[in-house]
Amino acid sequence: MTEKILLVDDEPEIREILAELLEDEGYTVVQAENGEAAFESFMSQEVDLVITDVRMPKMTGVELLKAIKQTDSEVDTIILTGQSDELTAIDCLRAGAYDYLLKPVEDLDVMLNSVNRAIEKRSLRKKNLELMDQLEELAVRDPLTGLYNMRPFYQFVDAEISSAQEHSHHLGVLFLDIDYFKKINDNFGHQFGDHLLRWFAELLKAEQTETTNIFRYGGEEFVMVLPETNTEKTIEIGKRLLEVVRQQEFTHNGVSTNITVSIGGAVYPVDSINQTDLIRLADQALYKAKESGRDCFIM
Ligand code: GH3
Ligand code: MG
Ligand code: MG
Ligand code: MG
Repeated sequence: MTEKILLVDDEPEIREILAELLEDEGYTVVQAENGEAAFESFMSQEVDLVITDVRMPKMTGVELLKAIKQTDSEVDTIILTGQSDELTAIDCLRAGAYDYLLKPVEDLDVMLNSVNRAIEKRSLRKKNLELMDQLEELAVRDPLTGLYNMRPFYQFVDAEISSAQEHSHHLGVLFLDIDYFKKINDNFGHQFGDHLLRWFAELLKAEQTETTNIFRYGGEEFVMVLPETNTEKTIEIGKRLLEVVRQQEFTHNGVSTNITVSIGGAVYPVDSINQTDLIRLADQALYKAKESGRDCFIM
């Protein structure tokens, strides 16, 4: 993808000369004949740099620059200005312009240099933002199962409780813990255990609705958050999960095993209206399910 430059000048000849030069350099050029047309063009597509004349009918380059800055856009603007307008150029720099170039543009290298620097700065910034997004994503994802980890869990439940409160909805929370998972590792190896965890996560994903969110809370412990789900429905889902896990057989490298799971549940606002209590209650219910012999659901 080539970078796109929005080139704004009311004189067609100037636009033609500069556009050809920029296109030779490998850029895509979009032209506009005044600030107003340019701003419309700017808002309707992604551009990487704006090069604008100052004196134009309808909307000046300075007004265009200010309008662009008001959009919170990170796109840079280079100002083209006449010799007599150097004071305006300084104003433009104060208003956030990246650079200014004197017209007529005689030293083409100076101009291309400025353009290339601005574009480079933008692509670096884009790359950094992408990296930051990736890092954020890595921090909240469990690499083994691809599920969210426990980091975003509390924030997520908080947001869901607020939403449930606002719309007078219920919210179900299910804690699930695989039974005797340590034995699986001991009997079949840690790698087998890893594959089983992945498979288990897929089982849960297959049971989720559009609004469900699943988290890997810890080693072999998972949480399902069920928006707009009342007690009756939460019980139904919990019992169904028990059954699904019981019935499926897991096979890896020709070795098969069955597992069971223990589940504890709690529902907002029936059991608690408070995030910490709701989570504690679901966790306690899970503990009771373990004490009651496992492979069961308690709420
Ligand atoms: P219980 O029925 O009481 O839940 O017994 P359990 O054996 O499932 O529970 P326990 O907490 O005693 O053991 C959990 C085991 O899970 C211990 C740990 O080594 C294993 N484990 C935790 N994370 C992973 C993982 O990512 N991969 C594998 N293979 N094992 C893991
Ligand atoms: Mg002009
Ligand atoms: Mg366990
Ligand atoms: Mg456990």
